[in-house]
Order: sequence, then structure tokens, then C-alpha cells
Amino acid sequence: MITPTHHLQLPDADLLYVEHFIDQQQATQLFTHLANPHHIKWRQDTITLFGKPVLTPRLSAWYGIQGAVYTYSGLTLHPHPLTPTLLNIKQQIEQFAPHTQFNSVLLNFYRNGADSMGWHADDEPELGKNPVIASVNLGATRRFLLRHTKNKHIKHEIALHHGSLLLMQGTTQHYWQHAIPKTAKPTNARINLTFRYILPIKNK
Ligand SMILES: O=C(O)CCC(=O)C(=O)O
Repeated sequence: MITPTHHLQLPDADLLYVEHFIDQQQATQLFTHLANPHHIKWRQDTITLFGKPVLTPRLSAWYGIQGAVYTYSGLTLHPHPLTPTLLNIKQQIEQFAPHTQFNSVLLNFYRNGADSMGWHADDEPELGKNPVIASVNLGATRRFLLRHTKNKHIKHEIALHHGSLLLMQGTTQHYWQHAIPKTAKPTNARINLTFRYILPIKNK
């Protein structure tokens, strides 16, 4: 597994893309396993956007160690315990990037091209100063857009492939927002896992 890796040369960011992090056959097995609602407790959350409740255009699930409580967009997530499959992926990433350590993972299920993720940075206080976020991609290839927060004309785009890993670290979350746009092209389902480290700061 694991080559080639690609360091993205973007200002104020530290991004590493590993296209073949998980081999294709194993990635397909993982997708089938995680898509199964007996294995992952998928739900469609309601978040608050500009003061209004809105159903997220995707399914999500939050897993982690006890106490890894994560709040974003007015939503407070209490974790399900990490499953053996999630622990195994987490360990593979930690072995590949030995400076990393994760205690939780947000899973997102994009059912088709109409599902999406709006512009945001992963900059909640419980993620710490310079969060390291490891994003694993399974299923359909989707466009991952990046824009600089100080100058929205500085943009970048990555096609996130089946079995790939994107490591976002350093000051990336301070200076860049990211999004998965909707697409009108017929698009199969995609699962994204973002492994995170939640600091045990406040118990909400
Ligand atoms: O689906 C993706 O690749 C992005 C997910 C994401 O932005 C997030 O979980 O914060």
C-alpha cells in the first residue's frame, strides 16, 4: 500500500495526499462494511445555519473514546465506542504518520451527488491549536475544494479517490476552508472518515 504521496504546495497549509493508502479491494470491502447500518449508526442530523434548523445533506456518525464530545454548527455529538474496524484504520494511519494520534472519527455518507458539505474549517476549540485531521475516502470520487480564508481567490481542488488518505495539519485549518460541492453528474455513494483528536477540555 501507501505510495505515491503528494505534498500539496499551498501557502499557510500542510496537506499530504496519499492516493493509494488502502488497496482497492480492501477499500471496497471497507465501504460495504461501513455502509451497513448494522455496523455504523448512520443518522441525518439537524444543524443550525444562520439561526435556522437545517437537515444536513448527508448522513453522519460520530465514534470515539468516552468523553470525546464534539460540537459544531450548534450540534453536540456524543460518541459511539470505536469499532474494531475503525480502530484498525486509525492504527494504520498512526503507523503511516507516526507523529499523529487520534481518538475519534466523524463519518460522512454522501448518498449521491446531491449530498454535500458546505464551506467550513475544522477549527472548533476541542480540536486544539493546529489540528491534525486524517481523512479517508471510500466509494465515489468527489471534488474536495479548498479556499484561503484571507483571499478567497486562492483556491485549490483535489479529486479524492477510493482508498485515499488526505492529511490536513499545521496551520491548514487557520487559513483554509474546505467543501464537498454537490454535483449534477450521476454519482455513486461515498463514505469519508475524518479522524480527529478531541482534547478533554470541557465536558459538555
Ligand atoms: O467528505 C469530506 O471529504 C470532507 C468532510 C469534512 O469536511 C469534515 O468532516 O469536516
